[in-house]
Amino acid sequence: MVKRRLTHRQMSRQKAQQAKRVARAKPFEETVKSTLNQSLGPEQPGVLVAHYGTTLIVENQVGQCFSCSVRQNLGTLVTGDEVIWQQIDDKTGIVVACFERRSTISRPDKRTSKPIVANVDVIVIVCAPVPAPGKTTLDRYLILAQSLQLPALIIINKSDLASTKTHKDLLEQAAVYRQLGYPCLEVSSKTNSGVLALEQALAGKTAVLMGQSGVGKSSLLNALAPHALAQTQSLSALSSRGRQTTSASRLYHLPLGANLIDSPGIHEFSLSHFSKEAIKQGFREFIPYLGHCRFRNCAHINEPGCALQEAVRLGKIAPFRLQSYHIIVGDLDNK
Ligand SMILES: Nc1nc2c(ncn2[C@@H]2O[C@H](COP(=O)(O)OP(=O)(O)O)[C@@H](O)[C@H]2O)c(=O)[nH]1
Ligand SMILES: [Mg+2]
Ligand SMILES: [Zn+2]
Repeated sequence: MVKRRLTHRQMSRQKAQQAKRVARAKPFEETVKSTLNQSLGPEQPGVLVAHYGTTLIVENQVGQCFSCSVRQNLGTLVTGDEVIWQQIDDKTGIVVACFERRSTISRPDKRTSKPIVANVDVIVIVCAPVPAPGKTTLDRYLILAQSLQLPALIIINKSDLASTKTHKDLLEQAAVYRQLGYPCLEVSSKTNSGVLALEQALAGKTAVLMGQSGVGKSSLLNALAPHALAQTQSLSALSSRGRQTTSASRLYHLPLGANLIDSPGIHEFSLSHFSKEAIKQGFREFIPYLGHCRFRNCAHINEPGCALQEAVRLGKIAPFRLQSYHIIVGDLDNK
């Protein structure tokens, strides 16, 4: 097992954030109690399943959806948030409190680091032989998952295109990723092959879909939750302004108690604000070798006594992973 590590800075930032959140939440609870409007229904738990501008869609415990506004001072609420809300009428309500998040995914881009999805347990990375992934595509998603301390599940979609060379390459890489502890599943949203296994792998979890455009994320969602589209249409009817539904993050229910979040904002992103150190941590098999090179400033290219190059020679690190690391770090240097 590879241990997950937080850098010292990440840990202190997390602590500071938590302290702020608790400080904010406490006075808020008191305000809510003292200003409780008697015309509202009782406080009840719910889940934020979509977000259209200022309108939130909250689902109650029996699957009914309400278009909700939010009490002041709650901060940004996002799809996946578990909330306390009160009903106003048969279509609307008001969110009065938000439970602490298990995880938060922000748009992984420094300038717009607003949270966009909450309470995700696993990141589902979808790739396919068509469009063929770039040399570093999968590793970039894995670096992101590692930085969020979230497990990743790799899906190789379009397995019906199994005769292609790219599909064979993907399967070879999958063998490496499996050894690294990342589960990989082959599926086809066209023939439904492997979809049941995916359903089982997600049982009871909340997952977020990630992957390049065209790999079949929407098709996969439809294979897993055939009612998803109808759900989206009924939600967009609830949203008073009739906003475009396609731009919103949505949480869909799957069989076996799983939730799947599709969030258009997070598929394509840049690692430009990541440090080299954070990127190295994202290559989990590098970790035992870090700090063991002869030169402290070793770039792991062709220096004598390089522990990473040696690990590649010994078959402990796949050559394509070290290559991928160099490409990603090279992109940083060129910024
Ligand atoms: N052959 C094949 N094509 C697929 C499969 N899944 C999706 N596609 C096709 O790939 C294209 C992109 O799919 P889409 O779900 O829109 O991808 P997204 O951009 O990731 O949401 C569409 O033309 C789909 O019909 C699959 O399993 N096999
Ligand atoms: Mg799509
Ligand atoms: Zn080295």
